[in-house]
Amino acid sequence: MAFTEPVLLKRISDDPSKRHTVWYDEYVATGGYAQLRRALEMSADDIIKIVMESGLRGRGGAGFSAGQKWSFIPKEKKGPHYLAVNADESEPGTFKDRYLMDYDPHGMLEGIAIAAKATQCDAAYIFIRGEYHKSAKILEKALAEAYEKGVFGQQGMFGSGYKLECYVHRGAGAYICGEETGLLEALEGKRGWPRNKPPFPAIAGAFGKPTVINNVETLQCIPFILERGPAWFKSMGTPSSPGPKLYGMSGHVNRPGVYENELGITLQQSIDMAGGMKGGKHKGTICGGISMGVLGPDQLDIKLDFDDVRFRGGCLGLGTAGMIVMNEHTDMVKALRNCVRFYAHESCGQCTPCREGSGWMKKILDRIVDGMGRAKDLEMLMELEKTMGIMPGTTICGLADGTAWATRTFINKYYEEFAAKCPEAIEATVPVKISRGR
Ligand code: L3W
Ligand code: SF4
Repeated sequence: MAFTEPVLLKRISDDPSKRHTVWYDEYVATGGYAQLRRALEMSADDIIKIVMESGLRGRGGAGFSAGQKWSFIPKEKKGPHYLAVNADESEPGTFKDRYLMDYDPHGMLEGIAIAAKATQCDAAYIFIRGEYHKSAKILEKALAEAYEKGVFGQQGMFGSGYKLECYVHRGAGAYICGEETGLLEALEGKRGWPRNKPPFPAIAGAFGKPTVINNVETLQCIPFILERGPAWFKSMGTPSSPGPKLYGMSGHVNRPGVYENELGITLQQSIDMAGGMKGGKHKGTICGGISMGVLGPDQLDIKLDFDDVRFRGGCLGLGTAGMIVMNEHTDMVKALRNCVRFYAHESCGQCTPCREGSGWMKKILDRIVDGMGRAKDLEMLMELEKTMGIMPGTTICGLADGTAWATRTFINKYYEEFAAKCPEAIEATVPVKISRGR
């Protein structure tokens, strides 16, 4: 069986005129919170086993096994455990979590309650992107309903012995707080500077205690996995990337928006799902947020799963599956300059290769875009991206890798376009053989 109908979006109408927030009563009337009631009767180990068997991989970017992550939380409690929901959706081109929170907030709340039960958490913090004012208000209202109906609070979840507090914590507009340890620092009231790992949050997370960090969409999958079972989940997608997935389609497509399908559809199928190309032929697609890099014009057959995008597509990974589609009229030098400008602005500044490298890259790309590209500029860009993206351990978090991969894939796949803007570059670079990627 392959993907037949939306699951994650089953409560959200395709028709914008009928789309509305599903509040508690409607959620329950459509089967909501039934799986939480079941989970309360189950042991923590049994819940983790089911999620592990399903093969669910994190939907926030890295694709790490959700069940495995939960299993890292110590079984013996020596103090509080926490759950942090990464709702700091800030990756350019990524807007799927906002859609879920705006229209089906209880789906995530039920996922939170089940995940927290499985990992013996005492409190859950929903860390939501600062700019998501409307979503934060919706979540606060849904959370108040859930408290009133006995999901959260000290009376015990639906009258059981398990107690969980849940809070909405609003970010202040920094991309880096979406990096899990930056998020933890910000949650603790400090500047959102990523921490070195290990220790991983599962061992020493929020306030130094074991902490599970999951993305919104990951949590939204949980009630469905409990309801329908791991075999159902694995009937969709590919063997290593099972399940349904939200695709955020934007850019030069006829019907931008959030779509659900299984993992492993091709890039072409994702574009077709969004009404096809707008304004011209396909030139490239930034895949999974700009940190992952760009898929080129001849890569429409790449499967959107956690492996093919990486191994055949030459990108860092699938990321969030936020796809920015670009047509043949797009200036790829300007597109890369936009990406690098973003990184240079969002770098937290702790690591020299990231802080200085992204700033230099931006200056070079500004110069090229302004028509003053020089022979050595492409070589310098490639040198910088190697320093930032290849040498292991030179930076604390992955932002530098993201900058490097965006730069590398854009220059590799549109080399002639870049070279044409650095007039002497073609002649000057042929003898020195610029490395086009690893
Ligand atoms: C315990 C171990 N836990 C790994 C955990 C780790 C984390 C998860 C994945 O990057 C991606 C990245 C960015 N013991 C563990 C362990 N874990 N080994 O597993 O870890 P990791 O380091 O592979 O990834 P990450 O640092 O979480 C996330 C990409 O996201 N990205 C995306 C940004 C934007 C959004 C958004 O808007 N929604 O996510 C940006 O850079 O490239 O590939 O939980 O603790 N031995
Ligand atoms: Fe900050 Fe960049 Fe270092 Fe990440 S890589 S910690 S964003 S300076």
